[in-house]
Amino acid sequence: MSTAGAIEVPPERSVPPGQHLVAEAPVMHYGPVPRPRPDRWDFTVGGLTRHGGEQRFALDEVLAMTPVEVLGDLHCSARWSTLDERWSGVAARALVEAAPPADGVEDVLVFAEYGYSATIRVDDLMSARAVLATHHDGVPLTQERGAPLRLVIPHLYSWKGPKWVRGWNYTAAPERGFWEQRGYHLRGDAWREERYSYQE
Ligand SMILES: Nc1nc2c(c(=O)[nH]1)N[C@H]1C(S)=C(S)[C@@H](COP(=O)(O)O)O[C@H]1N2
Ligand SMILES: [Mo]
Repeated sequence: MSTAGAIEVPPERSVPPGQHLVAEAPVMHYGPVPRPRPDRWDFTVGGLTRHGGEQRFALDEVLAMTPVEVLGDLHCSARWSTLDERWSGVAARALVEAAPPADGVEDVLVFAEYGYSATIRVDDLMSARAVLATHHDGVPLTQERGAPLRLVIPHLYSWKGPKWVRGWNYTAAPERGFWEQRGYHLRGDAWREERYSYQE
């Protein structure tokens, strides 16, 4: 795996501070690519839910929710960025509305296959541009890019976009996910360069 060479940023577009533009996102994740298991797949929302219990959704139930398409960047904490990737799928906000948090809950820990997780704010999930993507550039996500479902929140660093996402837990306070436990920022807004935990 290699990172494509840095290319010029078009004058009308910019990348966040400390990032450089690459032509194509390298495939990047920790650990192996999970095997597709559509029969066992579900999406679980738990923790401090408004209803007090866990809610589970089958893939077809998730896919029946509000469709969205966004042009969204990837900003890796390893400092490469890509601009205007086309993601389509379901609005993350639709899942929050289907399985809302208890009053006053502001944080979630989003989790994926093999224990990967990321700390996210409910506000960021509610963003009009937060998508649970099934497609990239009009074609179904490949397995290595996160099929069947991948979270993309373009203004956050892309470690906060779990591939193979399986659900989230609402938490009373921010709970550190995979990279947040390893020195990275709880909020992770790329445009504010919230990269490392010492900046919190
Ligand atoms: N499940 C899972 N999702 C993940 C990761 C991971 O290790 N596991 N890595 C993240 C990181 S650090 C980046 S930069 C992007 C890379 O996405 P890409 O492989 O489509 O370029 O996936 C994110 N989603
Ligand atoms: Mo990354």
